[in-house]
Amino acid sequence: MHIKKLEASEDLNPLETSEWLDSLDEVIDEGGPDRASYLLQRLNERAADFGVTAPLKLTTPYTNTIPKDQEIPYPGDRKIERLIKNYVRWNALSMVVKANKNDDNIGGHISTYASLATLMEVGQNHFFHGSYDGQPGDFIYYQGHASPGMYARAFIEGRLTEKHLENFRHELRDHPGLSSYPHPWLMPDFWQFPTVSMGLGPINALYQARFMRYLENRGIIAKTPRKVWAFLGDGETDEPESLGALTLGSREKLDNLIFVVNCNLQRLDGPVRGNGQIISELEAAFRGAGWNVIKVLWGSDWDPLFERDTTGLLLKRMEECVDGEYQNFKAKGGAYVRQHFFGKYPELLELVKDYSDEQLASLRRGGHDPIKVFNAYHKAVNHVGAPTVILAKTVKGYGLGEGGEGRNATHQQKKLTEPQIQYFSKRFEMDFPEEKVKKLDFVRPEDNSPAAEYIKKRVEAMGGPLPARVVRPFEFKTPALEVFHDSLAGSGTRAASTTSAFVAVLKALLKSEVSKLVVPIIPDEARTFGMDSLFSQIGIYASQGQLYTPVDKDMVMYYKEAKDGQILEEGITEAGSMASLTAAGTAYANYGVPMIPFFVYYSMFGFQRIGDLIWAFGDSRGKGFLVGGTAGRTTLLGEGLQHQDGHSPLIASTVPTCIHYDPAFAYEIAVIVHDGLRRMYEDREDVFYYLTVCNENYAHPKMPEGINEGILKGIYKYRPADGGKATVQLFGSGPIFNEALRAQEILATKFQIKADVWSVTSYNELRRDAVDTERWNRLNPDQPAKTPYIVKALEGSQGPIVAATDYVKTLPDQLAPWLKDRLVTLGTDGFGRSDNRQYLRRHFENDAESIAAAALSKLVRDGKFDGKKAKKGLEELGISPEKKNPAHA
Ligand SMILES: Cc1ncc(C[n+]2csc(CCOP(=O)(O)OP(=O)(O)O)c2C)c(N)n1
Ligand SMILES: [Mg+2]
Repeated sequence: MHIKKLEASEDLNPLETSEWLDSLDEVIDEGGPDRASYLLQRLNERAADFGVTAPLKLTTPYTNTIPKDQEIPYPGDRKIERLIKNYVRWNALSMVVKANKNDDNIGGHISTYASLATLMEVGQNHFFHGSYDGQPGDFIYYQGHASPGMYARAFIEGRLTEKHLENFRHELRDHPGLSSYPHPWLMPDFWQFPTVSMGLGPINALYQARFMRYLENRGIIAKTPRKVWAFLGDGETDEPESLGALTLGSREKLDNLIFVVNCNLQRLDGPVRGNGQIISELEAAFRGAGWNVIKVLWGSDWDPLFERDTTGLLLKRMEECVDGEYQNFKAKGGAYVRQHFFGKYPELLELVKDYSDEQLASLRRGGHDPIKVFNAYHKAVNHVGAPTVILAKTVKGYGLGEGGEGRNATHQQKKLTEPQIQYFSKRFEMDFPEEKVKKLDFVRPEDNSPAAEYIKKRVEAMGGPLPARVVRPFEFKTPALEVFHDSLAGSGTRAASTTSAFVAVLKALLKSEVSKLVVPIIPDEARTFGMDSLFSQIGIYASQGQLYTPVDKDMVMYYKEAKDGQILEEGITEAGSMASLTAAGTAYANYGVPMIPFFVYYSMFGFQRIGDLIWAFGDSRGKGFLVGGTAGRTTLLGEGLQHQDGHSPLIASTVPTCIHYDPAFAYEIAVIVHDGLRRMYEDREDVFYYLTVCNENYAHPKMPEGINEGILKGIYKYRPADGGKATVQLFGSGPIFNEALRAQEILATKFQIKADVWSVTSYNELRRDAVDTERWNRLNPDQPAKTPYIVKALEGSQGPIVAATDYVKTLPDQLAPWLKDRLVTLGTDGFGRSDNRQYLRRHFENDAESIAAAALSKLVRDGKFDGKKAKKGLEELGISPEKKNPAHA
């Protein structure tokens, strides 16, 4: 069937045009579409030889990509599938309405799943594999706020009970219910991927598909036909994460990836592109990015109209309507469609003169037609060489009738009136008594009924149900701590940074028995962190291998790309790198291989820039290491305000499964990484690590005896006061630890004050321990109180505590409740500056002199030192009371 297009008014020679078009028709008829495509390409080249530029057009006519005559028949039992789908629709709706009856404003969404049901059901019945021959199956990123539909389907499959559905959004009752949205953290046997923060599903799906290839190309998993499907809303595509990484898909030829955009033309507030066409906009974006685009716009009942339209007017009318109008056509009924859509041209009115208003109203959009959807999916899974996007035109609030369908407020509709419920139940042919409808009873096919048997068979044929999160068994043995012997032995007099100390730990791991599992991920910053030697050692992953001789081939550390390369060099994308980390850090569950990702990046561009992806990683039960390189607001010199990170540990503290350490020495890093591997992979704790490492060079001592526990808990005494009991305690971390050591000397030599120096490796962990202990004490008033680790560690220590950090003061201040008025914090509140470390630390008041001065002042306030002497001391140390507060500077 040829879609007719009208002659353009600017056509100077319509006869000639029609001859050319006829020739093309002939070529297609005789040689097929591929031959036609080849000829068009040759014509383009020939035109270019003569300086003729063919206009670049990234959109195709506003109609289905797959013509009717290329469709294959639907393989399922349409009638039974419709029945099942209607039941799912009903349960999804009643779940939300009921929840809001019981709990006013508990929330939930009806209209999104209403638009998605066919797209989901065709997938569940025919495309989404729970497994392939015992191997993990397809990965589906479900549209987050359509979750009631997924729950309703699982109920029909017998995987969830009525009680679960009743407890939608009731997670904390006697019988736990269902989480609002997909959260592996909350429903670890059900949801695989958190998707409801718009944009994160698509970018995570993209990198998941690439990571799948990575694992295959490295020979870590077997190749299977499995696909990654991402379902997203058309409004969701406004998020930069949704479309920002599309070219990765085509560059990497990810034909294992399918996006399905549920184009119901609406978002939360109103139309996505009222004045335009979101589908055409997306078509151009995806096509421009090299994707295979399949538009599913019109249902089968439009096909006869297209066939009978001899003028091309129907397509013209479709192309000229903007989405705001399309919304009206669904919201306002058949008479409106006749008048405002067909009525624009008398020929079109004529075309539908035998159609009733009801028939016009029910002309379906492609995304609601199983045949069209099936064909699109079928074509997508068989497409080779590029990812596919399916742009499915749907109706938001489909079936909700007047007041729901296509209305602007439909997104948030969660309470329905009785007539609305009645309408819905009739619309979807619910075959149960009115009483049940009134009570919003959940329904499923009777046991052993044809529908029940059908579902069973389909699920079986698909290798099991989805969504489902199955943590496959894996083996893991933590390498011995000895693997890191160089780090434990110290650097002697050689100066090194904690960044390079971390790289040494990573290299040691790459020589250990778990070497193959390590996945270094770097967003174009390897040289900054001294990791470039890894390029030639383990290779950079490149799906096509290395097609050129690298410019530095004659050097030892050359830029080696390889098909089985181990490093993921992501280019300048922290979001993409985080998505890779997410794929790698959940591979233990998704693929049954305990990959150990290390994502090393500029710490400033981590938690604050991609914090939501990190949050979702926690939700995903992700494991692995985030390594914030060149951290510390005064340690990273020269770079200034946008680069100097003084707060990422604080943000890290807000992620429940994130364990942060701020190590000062190489041996601390070794102990922390070693313990992290044990906890995450051997003991199966669903946590991940964040290390801040810095670029200041200094000597790293040999690991002292007996501090292992302290390093991991968060604090240990490193250098007690020389001879006699200390009257001041100094806390330091990271490179600022050296300032604390220097302050210890200043206090001793200039003021004869003895101080102990402690390395605080993690304020966050110390606080968590203290808060946990305190809670236990609160809940067990009849038991002897337990003591937080920080209090135990400091037992017997005396005097003020000066805690100096390269991060904001709030970080150490977290411990104040347990330190009884002893704590003075020196941190780096305020915007950074570009200068050297000496000036930066003086500016932010966390250098040795400021630490010593703070100790003197606090001793005065405690009545242990003379005020005048202290004032003179401050002067000697070069500390002026007139100095501007860096927090506001
Ligand atoms: C990052 C983010 N911002 C805002 C929201 C709130 N929100 C939830 S759904 C929604 C509208 C979604 O529209 P669309 O993607 O078109 O999905 P539809 O419901 O129309 O299928 C919004 C704004 C969110 N979940 N995540
Ligand atoms: Mg939408």
